[in-house]
Order: sequence, then structure tokens, then C-alpha cells
Amino acid sequence: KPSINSKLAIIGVAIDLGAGTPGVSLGPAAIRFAGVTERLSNIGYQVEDMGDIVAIKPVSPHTDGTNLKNLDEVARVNNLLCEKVSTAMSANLFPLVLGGDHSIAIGTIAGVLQHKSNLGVIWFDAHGDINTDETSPSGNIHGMPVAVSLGLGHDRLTSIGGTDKKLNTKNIVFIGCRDLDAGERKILKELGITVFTMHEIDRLGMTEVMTRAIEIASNGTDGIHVSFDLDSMDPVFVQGTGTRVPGGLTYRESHLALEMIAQTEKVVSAEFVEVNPIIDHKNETAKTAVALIGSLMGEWLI
Ligand code: 5AB
Ligand code: MN
Ligand code: MN
Ligand code: MN
Repeated sequence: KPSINSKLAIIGVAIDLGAGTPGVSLGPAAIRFAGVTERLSNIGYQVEDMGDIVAIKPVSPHTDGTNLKNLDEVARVNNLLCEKVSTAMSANLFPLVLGGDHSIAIGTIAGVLQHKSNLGVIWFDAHGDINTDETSPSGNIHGMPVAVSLGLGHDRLTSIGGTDKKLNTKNIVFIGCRDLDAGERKILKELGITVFTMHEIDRLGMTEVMTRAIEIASNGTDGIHVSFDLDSMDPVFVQGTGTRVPGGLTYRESHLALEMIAQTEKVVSAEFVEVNPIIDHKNETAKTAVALIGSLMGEWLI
């Protein structure tokens, strides 16, 4: 297995308040049920399950006086997550965060940044997740975590983990995008962030795309964080995710990408998000997530 760290902390985040479709709050339970701990133990990791952070649904939906949905609770959960991830890393555990909607990347990345101040990020997604409170067409915070981790957006979110601990645009790279909002295209262009859309993956092939992506996330950084939204994959493979977009990554392209990242031995943290067992068939999407986790953690190495 990759010599990143032989001890892992599993941290579940049972939240769907950042998403438009309910149900991803059951993602951590579904991924555990699909055998994540056993799978990682079998390849030699010492796994400590740190349990779930649980969001509390407001009785009636509210916007806390902003255009952001459930801002209070999303901020509370992400502050807790930031602390938990940081605690795990202080204990020399590799944080493996299970979602939950993608708003939890705010807390995960803020926690990792307490230990790795020059963090590279490889972001697998059909979407850009780089809306701010001003550009968001939906008010759903799961469409904003990249912006927040760069210090853009509502201060209740950008303050999590400290306004001085943020990502560097030149070390972030997107894989699999095919549904970007107009405002997101503008931000991505202005900030000069590299996006490998499905078009580039088709043209160059996943091997070349990942070679370039790894270089971007490695150059001058002290580690790589992998944020994997299951909707980066083609809907054929992921029925159980809320924001499906046709024309996504194949099963093998996704695995190849994570295997190549594993080979770098630079991964310091990871999260797998947007698994929704409520709209899934026989927990297949959670099983796919567990298989992907196996690839990132070097299960395939002989
Ligand atoms: B996901 C959309 N861009 O901001 C928005 O699933 C979708 O974490 C966001 O990638 C999808 O509401 C967020 C239209
Ligand atoms: Mn997405
Ligand atoms: Mn996402
Ligand atoms: Mn989604």
C-alpha cells in the first residue's frame, strides 16, 4: 500500500442541508454498510472509526437572513468537522471523510490546512463547486466549497479554520467537469484554475490528464487532498447521487485516476461525498465509493 500513513481515521458527516435533494445525510451509514472498514483493514490499515458528526434539520427550511440555505447549521457542522480532521491529523491519522453533501469539503480542507499550509487539491466533480453567495443560482452551499476554501463567499463560511489558512489557486485542479454555471466559468477564468473537463479527458485520455493534474497539485505543496464527488462518474455507475449529469467518468477511468494519485505517495487526506442511498439501487453507489477508496489507498498494489 502507499506509504502515506498506515493509520486511518474514518469521519462521517451526516448532512444533506447543503444539497437540494435530501438523503445524502445517510451516505456515511451506507458506506460503512458497504464494508469500508473491513476493506481497509484487509489491506493492512489500522482503522479508527471516529463516528459521525450529525446535522440537525431545522423544522422549516430557513435562510438565516441570507440567500444561503441552512447557513447556520452548515457552518456549525463544518466548524466541528474542521476540529475533528485536525485532531485526527495531530494523532498522525489519515483523515478519510465520508459524506454527506459536498459542503463538508469546507470543514475537511480547513482542518487539513491547520497541518499542511500549502495543500494541493484534486477535485473530481461534474460541477465546479466554486459559486459564491453572489453567483449561486440555487443558494445550496454544496455548490460553493471551492470558493470558500479560497476565501471567497460568506464570512460565516470563509472564517472556518481561520481566514489566513486558504488554498492556492495554482495548486487546485478539477477533473470531470461538464456542468459549470456562467458565474463559475467567470471565476475559474479570472483565477486561472485548471479544469480538465470531460472534453479534455476524451481527447487526451485519463493517463495524460492525471499526469498533468498530479503535477499541478504537487508543485510546491506539502501534500494532496482528494475530494471525490460521486457525480463525477457517469450516471450509469452512480444512481445514488442527487445531481447526475450524463457523459461522466467511466468506472475504470475513475479507478485509474485514483490509482495514479495513490502512486504519488503524496496524499494526506481524502473525502468521498454525495452518496445518497435513498435514491439508490441496492446500495450500489456506496459499494462503488468503497471500491474507489480501495484504489486510492493502494488496494490494487501487488
Ligand atoms: B455538487 C449548481 N452549480 O451551485 C449549484 O453536487 C449545482 O457538490 C451544484 O457538485 C452541485 O447549485 C454541487 C447548479
Ligand atoms: Mn457535483
Ligand atoms: Mn461537488
Ligand atoms: Mn451532487
